[in-house]
Amino acid sequence: MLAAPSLLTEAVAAPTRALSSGARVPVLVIGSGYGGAVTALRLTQAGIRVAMVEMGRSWTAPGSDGKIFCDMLNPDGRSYWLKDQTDAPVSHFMGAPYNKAIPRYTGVLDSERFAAMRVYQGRGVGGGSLVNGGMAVVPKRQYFEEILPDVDADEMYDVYFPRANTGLQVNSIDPTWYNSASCYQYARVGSSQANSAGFKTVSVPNVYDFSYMQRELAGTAQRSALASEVIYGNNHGKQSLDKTYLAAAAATGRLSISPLHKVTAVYPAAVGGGYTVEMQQLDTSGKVVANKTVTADKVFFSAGSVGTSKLLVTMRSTGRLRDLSDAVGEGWGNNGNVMVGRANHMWSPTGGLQASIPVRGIDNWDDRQHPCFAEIAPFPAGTELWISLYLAITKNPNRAAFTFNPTTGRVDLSWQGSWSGPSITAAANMFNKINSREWTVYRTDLFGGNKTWGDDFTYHPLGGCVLGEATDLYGRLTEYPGLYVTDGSLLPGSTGVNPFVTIAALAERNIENVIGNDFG
Ligand code: FAE
Repeated sequence: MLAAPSLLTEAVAAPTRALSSGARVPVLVIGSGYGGAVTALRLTQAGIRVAMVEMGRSWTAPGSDGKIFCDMLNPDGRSYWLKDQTDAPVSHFMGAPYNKAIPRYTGVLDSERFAAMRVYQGRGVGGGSLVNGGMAVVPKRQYFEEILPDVDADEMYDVYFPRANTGLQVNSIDPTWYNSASCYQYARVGSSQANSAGFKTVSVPNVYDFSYMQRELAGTAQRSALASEVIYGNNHGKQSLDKTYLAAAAATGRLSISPLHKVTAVYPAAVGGGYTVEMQQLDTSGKVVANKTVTADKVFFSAGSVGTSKLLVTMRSTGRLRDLSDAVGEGWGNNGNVMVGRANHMWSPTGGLQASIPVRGIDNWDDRQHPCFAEIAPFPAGTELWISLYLAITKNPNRAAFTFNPTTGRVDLSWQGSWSGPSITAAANMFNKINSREWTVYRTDLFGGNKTWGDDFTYHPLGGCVLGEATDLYGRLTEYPGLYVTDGSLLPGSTGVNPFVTIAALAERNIENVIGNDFG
């Protein structure tokens, strides 16, 4: 698999195998992120043909600049999903708006807006793996047992977390190199300041190939993590799902992918059993160029917490899957996400060259009152800014629901602005102590309106179709045999760490059970 990644990536993306209207397939997977990729690999390895449908592009062809993805300093249409201007998480600098006009295009990062929450998601073959920071974190066992008490934790920690880490090609940074690499000065500064304030810090594994990054710094490989590339895609170095799980699934010869196809409806087929799946084929301006209807014996919802929840609540409310449980749409959380920046003194520079791949976390999860796991995030502006940026993950008890709005025909999310309060309290407990120890202050110029906390967006949408509540204990939508949920919507709003390893491991566990019991 590793020997010929480019060939296999091409095979993954081959649009010539897009579904035709009227086709009948044994298995249709909606979405190509973690849940979908794991499911597709294990099904194809078991000899089952899989048709995967993905609303985003296949990111294999370079643009006119010779690059597949644009970087964060020079965003163009490739950056955002159908927007006229960028919508960066750090939206301001020195108080001035930082976003800029871009051509409308089916770009790789979506910031989907609900009333009081923006949800960042990847769009394309590989889902969130195309845009995320690659941090591959196994959750604390005690917390995992708390959030999913009916899942056998022994099995998860002995079998499925290791299996997911292998499949994802997780690796760790060489500590000696980390200690001296100029591109991680920001992480060392953030780490030592946290330690001085009495907090523990940990090294965090990643799917970015650290041997590649070492060559970037040495000047022997094209820069990607060191060229401000990450949330709009990495041109090199990152082992995203199109290069791991999906490449392996494609190598079986049993996977077809239809990129730029958006599923709009799923309901029982009128004749012959199975499910009718309606979808729109899009062009890169987002225009619908074809409507297709396909029949599938089994359908796996892997469209992410938001995508899956939106589809399912719409199908229930419009009567097409009317018997779905009332729990569908419930239990959504933002993994307690809140972002914050601190201003360092001139004598604590964070480095003009910052690797865009985070490798350290401040781990205060064991604090009973204010559990917080904070990623020491890069601010890769290409120049010294003396800023320490963090994405904090906290234990926020608030949960929102997705509901279909018959007036607008859209799905609403009931999250309220004030619900981020517990996250801010937990994060402030950590960063107030660091500030008082360092005699430093928060940056209030990064999120607009003099805000200290970036609390109206999340990178970690979780829930909406919670395991054991909206589904059985393996993701089956039991009211409709042959329908399954495989993605982040199964997790009840929180994992206590960055979530993709948990999503992938749970998908490994669930698909093993489904293949053993539901096929044959
Ligand atoms: P996801 O990966 O979102 O895949 C769903 C796919 O379904 C997407 O490709 C959609 O385009 C597609 N889709 C949606 N609706 C439809 C439809 N109707 N028809 C067809 N296709 C559809 O879902 N997590 C970590 O663990 N570590 C990190 O370092 C990290 N950093 C992040 C940084 C950023 C900027 C972002 C946005 C996220 C980050 N995450 C990170 C979160 C992580 O990427 C996310 O939890 C997973 O990608 C979720 O996996 P799912 O399989 O649930």
